Amino acid sequence: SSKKASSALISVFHKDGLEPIVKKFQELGITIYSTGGTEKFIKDLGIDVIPVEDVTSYPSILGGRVKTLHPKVFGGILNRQDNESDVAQLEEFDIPQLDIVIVDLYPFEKTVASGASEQDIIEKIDIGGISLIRAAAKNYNDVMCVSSMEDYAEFLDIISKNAGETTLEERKKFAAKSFNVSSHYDSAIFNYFNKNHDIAALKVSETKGKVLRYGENPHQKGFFFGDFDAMFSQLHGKELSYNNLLDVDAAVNLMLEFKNEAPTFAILKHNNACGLAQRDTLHKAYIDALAGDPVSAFGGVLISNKEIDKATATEIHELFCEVVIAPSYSDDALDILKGKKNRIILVQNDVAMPEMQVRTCLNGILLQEKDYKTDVFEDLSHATSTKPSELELQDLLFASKICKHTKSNTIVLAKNKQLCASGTGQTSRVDALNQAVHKANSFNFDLKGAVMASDAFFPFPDCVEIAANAGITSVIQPGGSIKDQLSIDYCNENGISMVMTGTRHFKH
Ligand code: 93A
Repeated sequence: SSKKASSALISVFHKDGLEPIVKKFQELGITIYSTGGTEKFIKDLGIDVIPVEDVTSYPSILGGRVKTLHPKVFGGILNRQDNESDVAQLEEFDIPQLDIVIVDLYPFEKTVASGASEQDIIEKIDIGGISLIRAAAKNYNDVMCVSSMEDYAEFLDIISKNAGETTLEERKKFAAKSFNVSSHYDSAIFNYFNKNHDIAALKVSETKGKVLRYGENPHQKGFFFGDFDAMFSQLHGKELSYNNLLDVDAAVNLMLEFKNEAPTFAILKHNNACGLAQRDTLHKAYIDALAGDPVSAFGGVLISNKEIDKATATEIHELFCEVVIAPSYSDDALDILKGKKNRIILVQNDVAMPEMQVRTCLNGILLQEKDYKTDVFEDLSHATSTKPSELELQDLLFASKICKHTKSNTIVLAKNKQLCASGTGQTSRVDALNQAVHKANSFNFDLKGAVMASDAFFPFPDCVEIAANAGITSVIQPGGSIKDQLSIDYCNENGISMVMTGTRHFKH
């Protein structure tokens, strides 16, 4: 039913747009109650206003945190005018009837967006205002609630057209708007808290999550979720860092490719192999892995597919390295490796790696099957009239395994089961190849007779041309470019062999 308003409580953060409303109230003889800043604004307009403190007999306390939160205010809003006992209680406790409530909440979202401090943001969580809105909207049967500046014009029209009267439909409509405002407001607060307490941080205590010293950099928090102890036994050294774990992961996945093969040793830096060799003894494999890039090896992660013996350990001990991983260690080898306090020594247990791979993407996650496809002899098709020699074939498959575990775009150069050099994570394949050639040359590799592996097809014949000039004699690549034939033609004209795998191995 229609109700004529005779009182209003106004508490607004932004005072804009309020003037015509309070002027209308004055004209209609509506009594105005108001909070500190709003009261001052209204008074300055020359309009009568009663401070809410006069109703509550309390000042605004706790720096404004409690100003309207009082039974006299909420009693004035929540009472049912058709309920005798409610009406009697208003009388008994001297509570003024409030017919209209106008609130503009503390600007929580704007404060968050402005990059304000946590303390400032928390102060902008409106408690009294949101309660006024919810109370007035709940009691739409008797009370008109205006909860947003956007609704001022419509509200003004309503009270103007019938001398301060509002209909039940109008009040209910404004109640719905009000709960939209209040639910949106609380969602914004939830989103803020949810963002600040990362999912990992919230779950860390409930799961086997391990708190790391920090994330990728010291200012980032870091956690590891997984059963590290199932995969490794740590025999020595400091606690693994976030970056150590990533390198260990890269190392383990790479060495999986050579698991049941001849002694193989790899040295990784920033998740990429900077040295890798396969030899008849592990000692030789280590020496030749190190020769791949002795500069990068400094501070690297080392991994072997065989037990580390004394001779190998003696060589490793000369190098500053972060982590050593092997299936086992001879006792004397272990004694030597333990000679450096911080050096992390891990025994890798034979545990299956996960099938799927997860990473965050935008506001969600990406999930994919891991790339467990290893290129084997049967996958290869010969693209050129020149065929690779038996030795080259072995090097091609060897290089393609390393390639698969190196950041795209990548080119891997190898010779006699030794990584000569790679180009890693480049924005073009030509850059990756040039980087690899330059690196190999700087470490005095003779690339004559070396092979080249590419993680994806060659879009142009420029790569095979650069490779040929560097001395490369055989190439392995997935194939599939519309310009494949140009690369093939160049190889045929220059006596280079090329095999296609049909499988791309991007690693981003
Ligand atoms: O800090 S509060 O949550 N405590 C209260 O009791 C309270 N009552 C109204 N904030 C409260 N308000 C808010 O104050 C209103 O939502 C409005 O945003 C603001 C108006 O304050 P003033 O009239 O002093 O400028």
